[in-house]
Amino acid sequence: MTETTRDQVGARRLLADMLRVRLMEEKCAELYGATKIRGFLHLYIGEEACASGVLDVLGPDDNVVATYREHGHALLRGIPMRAIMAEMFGKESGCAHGRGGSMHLFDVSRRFYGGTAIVGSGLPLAVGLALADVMRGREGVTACFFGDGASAEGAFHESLNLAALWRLPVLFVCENNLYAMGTALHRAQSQTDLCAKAAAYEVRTSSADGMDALAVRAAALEAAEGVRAHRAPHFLELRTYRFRAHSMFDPDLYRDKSEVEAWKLRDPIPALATQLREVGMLDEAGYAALEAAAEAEVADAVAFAESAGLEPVASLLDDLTTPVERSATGGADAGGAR
Ligand SMILES: Cc1ncc(C[n+]2csc(CCOP(=O)(O)OP(=O)(O)O)c2C)c(N)n1
Repeated sequence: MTETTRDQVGARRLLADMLRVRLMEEKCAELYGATKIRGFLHLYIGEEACASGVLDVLGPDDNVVATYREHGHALLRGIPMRAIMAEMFGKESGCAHGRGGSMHLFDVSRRFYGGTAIVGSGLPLAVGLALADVMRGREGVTACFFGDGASAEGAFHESLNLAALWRLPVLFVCENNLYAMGTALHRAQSQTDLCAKAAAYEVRTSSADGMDALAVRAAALEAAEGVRAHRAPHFLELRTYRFRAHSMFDPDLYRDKSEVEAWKLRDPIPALATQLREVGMLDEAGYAALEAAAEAEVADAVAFAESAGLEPVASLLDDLTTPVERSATGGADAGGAR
């Protein structure tokens, strides 16, 4: 296969990936309105180029940690859409057995370690996963996705410091969408150059246009190769924007409609489709086929989730506590006197 053909296949795959995420989430919004999906729901619509570009350069031995805005990351990491949709519905066949919901998609078999609701909590987890890999002599890279708001948390600073000090293979991916809920970056942080924050810990940094899947892919490839080669962390900032409100509860009153509309003109999906059309790599029929495949996958996932069962009451308390080992004398075996 020539380089050009490989590039063409890769670019079409990114487009297909973004369409799958977009259509799945548009359906989730609809199902939320119909109260089929409950609780919190944070949509990634507008930011799809970030997950598709970064996850495209990772392999099965790498680890992935994400936030509550992780539906797309989970899907592109290989969790079947059926298992994601069933999780959204709280059904037993969901990827977290219906106990996690939208914010806690999880699949150890695919090295997808969440889905975490607490801002910044994924970073120490990623550092721990990378440390475990180093201690076990494993080669993997741990990619950790988080937002600009997380960079104001203590966990961000502790994690970057330790990752640099202990030379841990973490790819920190900051999806800078300019807002943490309703708070603009410049209203909450004295240093708005997020790469400068990371560089303060002697971590290598780079930035890319998070609305351009090919640019994200190229930047992620270089960053991940650097992590593998140097066995040291890298901070990759992706400048992006969410088109929808922070969550389904957010009236979205903190930004001008004109700002949102201006960013929508840079929608990563039509942008990549146009790029591919311009070089003759995609025609109308090709685009329609990608869209139809994604629509069919979504319809199948929804039908699966609708018909799936809830966890039976009898097992509801399973896995809530760790069984206490009893010693021969009958007392809790906690390893002696304290
Ligand atoms: C420790 C903590 N503080 C506050 C919250 C409430 N909260 C949920 S999302 C969010 C904004 C985070 O913004 P950012 O990290 O930029 O990610 P984005 O939502 O933009 O993807 C906040 C403050 C939380 N979940 N955890």
